[in-house]
Amino acid sequence: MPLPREYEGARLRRKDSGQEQLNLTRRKNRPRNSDLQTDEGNLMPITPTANIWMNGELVPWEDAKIHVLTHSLHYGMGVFEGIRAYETDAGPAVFRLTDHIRRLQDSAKVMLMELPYSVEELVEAVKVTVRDTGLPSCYIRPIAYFGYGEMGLNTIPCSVDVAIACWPWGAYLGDDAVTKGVRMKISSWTRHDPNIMPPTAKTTGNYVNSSLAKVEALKAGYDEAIMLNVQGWVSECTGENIFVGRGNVLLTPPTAAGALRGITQDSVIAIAKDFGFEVREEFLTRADLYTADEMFVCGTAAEVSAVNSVDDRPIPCPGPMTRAIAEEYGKAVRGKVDRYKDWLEYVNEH
Ligand code: PPE
Repeated sequence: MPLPREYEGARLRRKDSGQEQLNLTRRKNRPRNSDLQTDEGNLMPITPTANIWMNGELVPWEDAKIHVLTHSLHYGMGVFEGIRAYETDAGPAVFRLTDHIRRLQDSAKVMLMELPYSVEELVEAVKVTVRDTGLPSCYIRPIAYFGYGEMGLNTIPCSVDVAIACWPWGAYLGDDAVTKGVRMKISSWTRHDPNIMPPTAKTTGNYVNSSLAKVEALKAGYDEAIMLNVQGWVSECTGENIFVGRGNVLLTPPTAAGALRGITQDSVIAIAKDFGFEVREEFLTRADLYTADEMFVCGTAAEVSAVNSVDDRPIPCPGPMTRAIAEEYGKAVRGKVDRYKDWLEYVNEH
């Protein structure tokens, strides 16, 4: 198709100006977003594994690429999961794999995204990918996204692509998060309202909000941010759910406060109840956090991490319930507690 007249000049200019004239040389060493100060957070580099599962096949790690015009890269409409496989006596076991894949399916449903694979197929695909790495334990990142081929905000004609990557990943909030605890800051950023960006769907776009809060907290010298919702109630952290201990009662904000339905949160509630602690889902104010007897946050990546202060108000750390739950959770995910063995989905026959 001929170019409209006004573009003719642009084409000529591009032809004779070229890269040299604009000094657009290819950058060999990609610069960082900014120079990190040593206190600006934990570095969480990716260690490559052999292959990544993409649309039904394992492709070499370095070939697992997408086009720069991939729809979800532009509009944030991807859905994903964060899962961990732990080393057990019977080989790697994925913690609550089916529950994670069901949540992925639910996130996709909210986004009107039709996943081209069933829950059972994706569960199997995760096992295949973990097995392929040969690792005893790893972090697992399934992602479904609108692929290359369409642009514009209408997602209806878009293709849906699915990938699953695994890599070894350490403690998300630092190695001493359970013992020393983490320093928290209430964010100046507000958590999404369910009618703006549904926080119960784990979409890539939701994490714009999380990243703004995380970087703000790190730059201010804290480890992690806590977000309040539009009404001012405590919702969650950038990548973890929150628990507050008052006496021997544990309180956690409900989904209605704008939190993701955490699978670790659900596991912690079960463990806490089995210990005989009372657990209540309750709306919390920031002052409820300041005056907590103990506090912890939890998520797949962060596991159970104690909190030692919120906005510089010290909180006893680690509290007795935090310590007991963190220890039991650590055993449960490694298949060392019979009562919770149904939470493990082994990648090898055993
Ligand atoms: N809230 C948010 C916003 C969140 O991202 C997570 C997980 C949770 C709560 C806890 O959910 P669960 O993992 O089901 O217990 N965050 C994942 C992504 C972290 C990341 O940095 O990426 C995770 O922990 O894997």
